[in-house]
Amino acid sequence: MLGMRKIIHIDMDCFYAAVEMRDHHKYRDQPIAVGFDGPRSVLCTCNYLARQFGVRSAMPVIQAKKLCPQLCVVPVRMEVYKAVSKQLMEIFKRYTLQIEPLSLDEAYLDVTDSNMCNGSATLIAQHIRQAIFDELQLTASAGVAPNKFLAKIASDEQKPNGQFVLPPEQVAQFIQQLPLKKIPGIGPKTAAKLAKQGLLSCADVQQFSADKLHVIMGNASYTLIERSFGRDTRPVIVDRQRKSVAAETTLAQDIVSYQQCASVLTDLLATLYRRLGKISKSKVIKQGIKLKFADFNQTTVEMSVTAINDALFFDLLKKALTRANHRKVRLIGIMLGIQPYVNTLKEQQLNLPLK
Ligand code: TTP
Ligand code: MG
Repeated sequence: MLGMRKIIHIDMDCFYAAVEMRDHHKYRDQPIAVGFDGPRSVLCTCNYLARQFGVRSAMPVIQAKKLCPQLCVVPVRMEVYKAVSKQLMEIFKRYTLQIEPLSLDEAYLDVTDSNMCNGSATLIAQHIRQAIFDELQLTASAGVAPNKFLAKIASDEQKPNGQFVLPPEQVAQFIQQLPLKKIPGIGPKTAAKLAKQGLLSCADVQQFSADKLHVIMGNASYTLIERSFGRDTRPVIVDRQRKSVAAETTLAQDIVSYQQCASVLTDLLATLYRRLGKISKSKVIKQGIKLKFADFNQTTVEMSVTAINDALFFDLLKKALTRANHRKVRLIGIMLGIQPYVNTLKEQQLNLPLK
């Protein structure tokens, strides 16, 4: 079909936990999670055995141990995961150079123009997963679809160690039943708001009034309608620039006063500047503060800027603290938005119907 793309989304299975199970045989047949085993910390991830007990990523360790008392919490070895991630990218590069990494364990590959495996995206995905297994002793899941959104949804369908191919002619049928909460960007709060209007699946959105949806969601409604019909024109961006830089810390003890928070903020600023690295300060277009309160609810305050401004962080902190309603603060985070890098030529090239 003219202009039809072939996108593969690859996502490693319980990545950090799988690396730990690979490197330590004793963890293979027991429920494990990866994280810092402090009373206040949250898990990075857990293996599939632990998931049977209801343990999940980002769950507080205490809660996870209540659900699964025999859970073994293994310390994070970030350097090892980064090294494995590099090996992964090297495997991808044998099949295409059109790679957009999303995180250490996840990437989109545009194989529209690849001649590997007779041009079969399904076979390319199989070969990549096999290479990952043979060379890294790890398993990955893959989704194959005509765009990034559908490929990402598809890679989740047969997890772990599976793959799901969604050919263009099956998209319309597949998308109907898709729950809205599975769409990236639709978090629990938005999903609840939509559910109140009776909107649970993509089919519901397809039949709903676009004007009414705009009242509920603002400009995000345009993207939601696109996704509900299975459409996504975003190209695979090969040299993605960082869009944000952030730093956050969970406090050893919950705190209340502005002064205490401001002192933590000062430390975070140093980390943030280090992470900003060589990015020009004039490329900063947004600053934000995030607070998580003792009841685990969080709030963010953001403001558009033309260059980074330290004092503004402290103003944003004051504003965020007005939302505390007597709750103590358990986590403080700061964030910078970076001007996106737009290579229009590349986008045009990728969108052109090449065959
Ligand atoms: P994910 O791909 O979201 O999760 P996963 O690979 O552990 O499990 P799945 O099989 O469902 O894909 O994230 C990749 C890694 O990123 C994960 O192994 C650990 C890390 N991570 C965190 O540190 N915190 C988080 O909240 C999440 C979701 C992931
Ligand atoms: Mg993963």
